[in-house]
Amino acid sequence: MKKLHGLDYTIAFAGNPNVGKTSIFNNLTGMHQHTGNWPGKTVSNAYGKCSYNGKNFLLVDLPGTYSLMSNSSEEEIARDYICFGNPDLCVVVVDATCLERNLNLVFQILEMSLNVVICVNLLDEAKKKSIEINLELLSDLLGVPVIGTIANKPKTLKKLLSVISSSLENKNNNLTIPSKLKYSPKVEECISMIEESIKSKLPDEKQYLSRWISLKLLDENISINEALKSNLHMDIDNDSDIQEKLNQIKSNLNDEASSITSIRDSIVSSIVSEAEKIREKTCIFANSKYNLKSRKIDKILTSKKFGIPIMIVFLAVIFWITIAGANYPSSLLSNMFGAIQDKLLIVFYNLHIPEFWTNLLIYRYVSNCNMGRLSYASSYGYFLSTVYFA
Ligand SMILES: Nc1nc2c(ncn2[C@@H]2O[C@H](COP(=O)(O)OP(=O)(O)OP(=O)(O)O)[C@@H](O)[C@H]2O)c(=O)[nH]1
Ligand SMILES: [Mg+2]
Repeated sequence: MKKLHGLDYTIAFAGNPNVGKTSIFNNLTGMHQHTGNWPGKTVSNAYGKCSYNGKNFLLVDLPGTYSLMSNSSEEEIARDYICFGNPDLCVVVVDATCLERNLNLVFQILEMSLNVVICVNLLDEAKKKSIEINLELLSDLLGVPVIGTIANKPKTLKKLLSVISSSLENKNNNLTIPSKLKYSPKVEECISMIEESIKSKLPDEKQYLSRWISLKLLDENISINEALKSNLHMDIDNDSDIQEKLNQIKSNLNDEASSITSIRDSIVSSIVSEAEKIREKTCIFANSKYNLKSRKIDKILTSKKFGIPIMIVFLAVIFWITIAGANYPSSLLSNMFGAIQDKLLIVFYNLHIPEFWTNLLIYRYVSNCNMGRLSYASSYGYFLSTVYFA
C-alpha cells in the first residue's frame, strides 16, 4: 500500500503466537481477521488502516513467532517484513503472564529495528494470576517505550496509539535508542571482527542491521544470505572480504579450543540469562504460591531422569486407548442403541406404521445369538452409531 500524502506510517505488529496481536489489530482497524486461542492462527501478513491524532497508520499483523531464525515460513515472513519491509515502527506484543519467554523475541527485534514499542498485553489475565509488571522499569531496561494493554479495552488501545504516535515523532528527532543485548566478551570480539565489513556493504539506511547480520553469520544461519541477496542485493557468499573474516574467526576459535557451536550456545545463554534478570526485576508475583505447583510439575516432567520415561508411559496409554480402550465406550454405545432399536420396533408395530416405512427407517438384521428372532436396529440409532464410530 502506498503512503498517503507522506502522512501515513507503517506499523508492524510482531510477537509470540497467541499473545493477542490480531485481537489488537482487529480492534484498532475494525477488521475481522481470525483470532483463536491456539498458537499459529495467523500465517501471513494482514493489512489494515487506522487513524490517530491526524496521523494515518497502516497496520501490519505479522504471524506469531517464537524467534526470527527463519526456522519456518512464518518466521521468514515476519523477519523479512521487519528487516526489509521498512515499517516506521515495530510494536512487539508480549504476554504479561509469561514475560520472560517473550523476551527472546523482543531482544531479536531490538537488534533489527530502530523504532520499537513494547505492548504488554493480557494484563487482565496477569491480574487474575496476581502478576504485576513494572512497565516503567521495563521501559528503562529495554530503552524503548512500554505500554500495557487489554485487547478488548479501547481505553488501553488508545494509550497504545498515543505511545506509537509520540514514538514516531521521537524517531524523527532520533530520541529513542533500543538497548542492545551485551553478549560474552568472546562473542562481542567476534562481532567486532566482522561488523565493519558488513556495514561497509550495506546501504546507508540499513547499516543499523550490521550487528544483527554479524550475529546471524556467527550463528551460521545461512538463510540470511538468501534474504540479503534478494532484498538488498548483497551477496555474502561471494564476498571475499566477509568470507575471509568469517574463516579467520573460525580458525581463531579452533586455535582456542572453542567452536562456532560454543559461540552459538553462548549467544543463547546470554539471551536466556538477560531475560531472567529482566523478569526478576520487573515482575512481581503477589501470590508467591501461584505457579508453584505447576512449576514443580514442570520440573519433574522436563527433568532428564523422569521426562523421557513419563513421555513413554503417556504414549503407551494413548496407544492403548486408540487400540483397545476405545472398545469399552464403543460397546456401551452399541448396547444402548441395541436397546433403543427393540423399543422403536415395538412402537412402530403398535402405531401400525406400514412395513415400507418400517423397513425404510429401521435396519433389519437377524440376531446371531437368538436364531429365528427378528431384531431390528432403528435406522436412527444405526445412523448415529455409524456416524459415531466412523
Ligand atoms: N483475556 C484476554 N484475552 C485476550 C487478550 N488479547 C487476546 N486475547 C485472546 O487470546 C487469544 C489469541 O488472540 P490472537 O489475537 O489470535 O493472538 P495472536 O497473537 O494473533 O496469535 P497468532 O496469530 O497465533 O500469532 C484469543 O482467544 C483472544 O481472544 C487480552 O488482552 N485479554
Ligand atoms: Mg494472529
